[in-house]
Amino acid sequence: MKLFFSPASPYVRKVMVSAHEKGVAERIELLDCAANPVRRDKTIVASNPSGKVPTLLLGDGRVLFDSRVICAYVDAQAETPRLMPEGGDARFAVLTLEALADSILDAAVLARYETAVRPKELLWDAWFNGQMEKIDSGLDALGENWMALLSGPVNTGAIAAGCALGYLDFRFPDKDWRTGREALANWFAGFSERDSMRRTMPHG
Ligand SMILES: N[C@@H](CCC(=O)N[C@@H](CS)C(=O)NCC(=O)O)C(=O)O
Repeated sequence: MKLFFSPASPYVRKVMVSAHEKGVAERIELLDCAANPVRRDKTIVASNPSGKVPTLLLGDGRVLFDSRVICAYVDAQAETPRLMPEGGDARFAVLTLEALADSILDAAVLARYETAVRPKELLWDAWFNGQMEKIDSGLDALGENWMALLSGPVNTGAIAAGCALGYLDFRFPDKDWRTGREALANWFAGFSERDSMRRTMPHG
């Protein structure tokens, strides 16, 4: 398996945390690339029209994207631990938790592009603030409704939430998301100690 990769991408981190949890990380070769919404990396676009990372190339020529699909594929590469329940209510709970965490990530990455990529004279504060509000309502929901699933056996939803919180600390270090969300903050402190999280700390 070859993975178009960025060490700063929280979506790539979801994949690599899953791969470490499943014990298959060594089977993934990391491909350097430069995903960017403006200066698009044609090497990625040739395999994935969105030009985004993560994009996974399989040995038989198939291409998988996006992070949800790749995480599901990684989960299928080894029996245990099962990161996505096979069926029933448990499956839809984990899928929804993953979607919630991804919605926080989507807003955070868009807000990051707003300040890191968009020319200053084109900044639109109301739009940026709207993304930051999405992050806050998502974090509130995590703390209020999802602590039981986060605290249970490791699963894809919890991994996505861990990557979302890690991304906030990485790109928005001044954002105090912990105050008023102590249970979530405590959970994240413990989850961050996992070997899979330690090995995938964002940088770059
Ligand atoms: N929904 C996608 C989002 C992936 C994504 O937005 N990745 C960012 C890097 S963090 C990217 O490749 N951006 C380049 C672009 O927007 O063209 C997923 O879950 O994989």
